[in-house]
Amino acid sequence: MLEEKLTENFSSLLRENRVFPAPADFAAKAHIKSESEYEALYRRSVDDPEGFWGEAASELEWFAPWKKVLEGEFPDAKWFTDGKMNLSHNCVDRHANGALKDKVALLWEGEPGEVRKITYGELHGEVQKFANVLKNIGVKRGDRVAVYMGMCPELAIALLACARLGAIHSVVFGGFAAHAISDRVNDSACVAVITQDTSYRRGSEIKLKAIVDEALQKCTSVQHVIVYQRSGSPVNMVEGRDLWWHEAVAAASAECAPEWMDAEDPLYILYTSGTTGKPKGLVHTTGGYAVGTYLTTKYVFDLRPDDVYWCTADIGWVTGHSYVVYGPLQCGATVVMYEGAPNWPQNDRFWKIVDDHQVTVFYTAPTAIRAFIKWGDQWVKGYSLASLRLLGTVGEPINPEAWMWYHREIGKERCPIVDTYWQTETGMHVLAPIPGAIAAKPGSATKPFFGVVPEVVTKEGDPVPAGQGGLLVIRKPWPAIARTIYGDHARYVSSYFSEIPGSYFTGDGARRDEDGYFWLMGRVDDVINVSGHRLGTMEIESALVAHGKVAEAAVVGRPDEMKGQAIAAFVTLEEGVEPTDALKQELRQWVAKEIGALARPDDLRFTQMLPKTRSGKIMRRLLRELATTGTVSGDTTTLEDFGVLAKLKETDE
Ligand code: 6R9
Repeated sequence: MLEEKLTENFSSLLRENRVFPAPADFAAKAHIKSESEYEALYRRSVDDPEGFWGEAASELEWFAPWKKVLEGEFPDAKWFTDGKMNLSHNCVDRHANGALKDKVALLWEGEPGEVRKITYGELHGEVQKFANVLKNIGVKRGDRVAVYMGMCPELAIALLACARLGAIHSVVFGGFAAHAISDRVNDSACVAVITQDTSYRRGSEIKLKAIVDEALQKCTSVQHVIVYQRSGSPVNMVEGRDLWWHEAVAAASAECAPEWMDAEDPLYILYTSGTTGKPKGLVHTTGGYAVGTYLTTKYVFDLRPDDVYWCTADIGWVTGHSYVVYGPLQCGATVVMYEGAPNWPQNDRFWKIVDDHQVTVFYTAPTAIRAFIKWGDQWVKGYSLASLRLLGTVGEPINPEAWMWYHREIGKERCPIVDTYWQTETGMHVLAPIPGAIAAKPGSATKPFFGVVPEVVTKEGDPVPAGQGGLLVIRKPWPAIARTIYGDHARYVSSYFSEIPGSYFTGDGARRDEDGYFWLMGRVDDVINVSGHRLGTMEIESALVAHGKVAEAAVVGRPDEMKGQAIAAFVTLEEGVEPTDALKQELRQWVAKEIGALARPDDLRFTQMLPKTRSGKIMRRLLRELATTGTVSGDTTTLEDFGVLAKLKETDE
């Protein structure tokens, strides 16, 4: 399986030779100013991880010191043991009690156009009040709280309030369907849900509260639902269970001391797709995650006190957790949040926000960049974008042409671009250029962050020579790695540490070039990446098979110019069911309803049989090839029934 995927990815490997050194004026003002400075600090971080990370941790506030910086090895490494701290204290109080009290912490723009600015001092007040609201309904340290909201300041406040109490938040992306919410709520037995009436997206309203109501019909653990009033649209409030955010906050007291959390206490759960049908609830802890997100934000975005920082990710994904909320707030940055779509009311909305708020650091995804390119340069031309000084990307490999466009049209050939490679599991950037120090190569995530020891290996775990592709592993623990999968530590160990014993296996293929730069080649497992969103093919297959008319389903990713990968589904129907176009649409819609619109298959084909090996495994390679090229060339010697292939090729779209 792994080898098969690697060979496929190889064929699309790009030969890219352009190099863009860090601009001298940028480097002169940067935290880290040269490659040799990076190299020296990197060496130190690897030779003396405890010294390196201990110093980084000392830049934050601890209620009680740690005994040991790092204890143990994969998969049970622990960081800052016995240290006590609170992340909401480090994100908010530390600044509100000091020089940044009146600095804007959150600069929010709603899709309809309203703007709210919340200073660190004000945020301090809001977080304490909302933490008291949670306390008043009985939420306590260690309880799980689900959060299903759109991008508004209250979402960040909700997270920080949970962190303040030591309650474990579990954010469910606002684009997921009711079914996805109930699965996640039940998996970790959440006691409360925080949501809002509706949120705005491309001019229409998403009825978040109504979706929560539907989801909770299948949940018994939830005692309370807190509803933030965003639009004022009518919602159904369940007596005794539901309360309004504004009413509860008005009645709450203004002071709430932060809990002293142990460094290894859980901070949050975030579900992500794996190779089986059930999403994995990755658990991030307090101290190591705090230090890792803090230091990567400081160095990779080279944050300075006067930065206006905008990461366009939704807080429903890990990028929003680490680089909208926890990283930049720990750094005391002004964080821009935007509620809606990039093309509302027009395709220039992002550039208007950059100019209006004088954004200096802009962090987005390759899929967004490809959309901007498609919409045309005219949408960018009217804007100065002169405030920008650093650009970033995340979520999937960026194709060099998209990188060049970003560099030219947005960065005006002046701003370094940081291509940051990391995962829900890693919690923080693991490969990324330090912008004042490392020359960029379009399409490469460049070099490891401090303390991260990546290697490209064969499936036996042996290093491969420079220039050759292999599996990307990380050899040594880093502080922000997720510590477990909620309720299933065995799955955590087998998913990440059994493929290459002793190392963390990323699930990605990569090659390292002669200069030590890493080039990501995509997932080597059954995870696909659609517009930067991770989806398990099994998850979509399970949803399809749950439909009464479907007998069997196989889902694969195929390359797509805009989305990176598109979803192709092959479906066999129950005896006697007619394969009609209407049914095709019904099934696509069914998946959207079961999981969320992002999982709706782009192509869906009916077939009488799926190609299987003699041992009964679906031959996904053949399906991928068929979905991509319309034909099949490779080795089919283990195929059970050659007639299946001929029939598959016959079926039209
Ligand atoms: C942060 C995030 C993780 C997967 C990862 C990889 C892909 C992310 C990338 C990248 C190439 C980059 N990925 N960043 N591939 N270059 N800069 O996206 O987390 O949603 O868990 O996805 O995304 O395949 O394994 P997550």
